[in-house]
Amino acid sequence: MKASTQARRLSLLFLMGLGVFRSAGQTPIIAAGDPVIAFDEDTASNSSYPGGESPNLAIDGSTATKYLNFGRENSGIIITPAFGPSVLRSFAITTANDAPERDPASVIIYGTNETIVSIDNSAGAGESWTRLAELPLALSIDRFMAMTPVDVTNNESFSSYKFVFPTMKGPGHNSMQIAELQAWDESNGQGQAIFGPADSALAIHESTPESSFPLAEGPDYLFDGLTSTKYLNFGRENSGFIVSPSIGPSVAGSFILSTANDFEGRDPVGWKLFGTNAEIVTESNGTGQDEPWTLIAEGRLEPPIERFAAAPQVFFENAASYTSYKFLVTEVRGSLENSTQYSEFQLFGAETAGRIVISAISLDQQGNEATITWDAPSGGLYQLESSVDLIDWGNLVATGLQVENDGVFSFQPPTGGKVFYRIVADSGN
Ligand SMILES: [Ca+2]
Ligand SMILES: [Ca+2]
Ligand SMILES: [Ca+2]
Repeated sequence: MKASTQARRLSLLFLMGLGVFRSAGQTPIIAAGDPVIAFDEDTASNSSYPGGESPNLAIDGSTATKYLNFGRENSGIIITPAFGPSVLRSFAITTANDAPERDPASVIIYGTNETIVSIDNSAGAGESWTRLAELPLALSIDRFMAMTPVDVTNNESFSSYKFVFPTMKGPGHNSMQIAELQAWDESNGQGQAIFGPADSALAIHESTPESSFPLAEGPDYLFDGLTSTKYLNFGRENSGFIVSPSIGPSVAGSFILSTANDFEGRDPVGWKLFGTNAEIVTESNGTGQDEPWTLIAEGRLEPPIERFAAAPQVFFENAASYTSYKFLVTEVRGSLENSTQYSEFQLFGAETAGRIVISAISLDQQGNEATITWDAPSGGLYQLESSVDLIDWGNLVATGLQVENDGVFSFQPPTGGKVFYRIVADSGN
């Protein structure tokens, strides 16, 4: 008796069921054109300039020389005038020789009387600074052209000034550049000129979110239905996107991500999905943390090495409704890549009615009849397939199975080794 019980348990182990999901009939949540924002949670300071384009060349009095910083947005300059403290009341910038898209489009001006301890190519945050002005700039498309001096409302004296350029004209700029920067102690470019070739000048780049994407590789390309277009973020890990589906509140239960055209090392392999019902206030290429977010699910992804291809659909448990979602890439496949990229992304509604789940497999006392119980949408037709290796599913055990609520089917199990079973929607359905 004991031996026969043992044998039955062994046979049961050989019967393994797999739940299989319908790939069709699920409701997509995201539509082309839905508002989407690129972000990266990481911040970094990335000041650097070519050897012949250093910050002192912005105050050398020559429009033929320029200061260029590859830090782009939020790059700038700290100037300590050689003659001592001054009251800055107006300033002007002269455009450099080429690439108008690199011209600053806005400026924030600060002053301090502290000794400058920030070093060259730092974040320029080693001192406490007084904010004097934040202004848009409208530099000429013409090159080597000085702008009309702009007034700054200020009556305080400072020994050093910091100019930060939050935005460039763009698009597609790889740097920020100016030929000259001058300031005066009276309004309208009058009075004593404050900056000169003998001043100390430092290149800076304020700590900025790492998020950045090429012109034609923004996050909106994830929803255009084309695997030939992609979203690429140079922020790599911890970059992602925030989407606010136009269909309104939804309950997400799965997603499909597709690989892009090249470099499988850039494929996301770790992910987190968050939801919120708050208004989205994160700016483009911000840190994506300006709203209250609830973690819905996280996990590993197995994108195919094949290009332009969909990764297996990822299902997760979620019953909560959200108006916006945040998808975060926690890990990238390769360690040497400069970015992460994917070509398409879709969220699907959590429709449990669309799932087929094997809930039980049992064997009778004699071991000659097996019974499978499964849960699936009623009214459909299903077929039972078996495989010995999980690869070849060519063996049809039964077709045309009907389900009302819980589907139950009994059959003669094969003898011998391990066999896997799965139930799929009948293709003739
Ligand atoms: Ca110059
Ligand atoms: Ca696309
Ligand atoms: Ca990052």
